[in-house]
Amino acid sequence: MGEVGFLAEETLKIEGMACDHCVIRVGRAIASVKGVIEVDVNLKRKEAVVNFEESRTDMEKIKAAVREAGYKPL
Ligand SMILES: [Cu+2]
Repeated sequence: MGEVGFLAEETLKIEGMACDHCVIRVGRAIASVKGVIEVDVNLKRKEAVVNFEESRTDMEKIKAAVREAGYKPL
């Protein structure tokens, strides 16, 4: 593990999640992005709160991972 850079927290709205399995899939997809420290997916609010290292990733990469998992980030 290297040094942890500046942390950012962003809330991402996501369409297409229907059940707890979707929440798990989205959570895993986001967590697999290098630089993501923590993710909390909320089904009712249709959103994910993501903590990540700004120097290692950005919202575009995180959104791409959500899309690849079959969901629609807004
Ligand atoms: Cu589901």
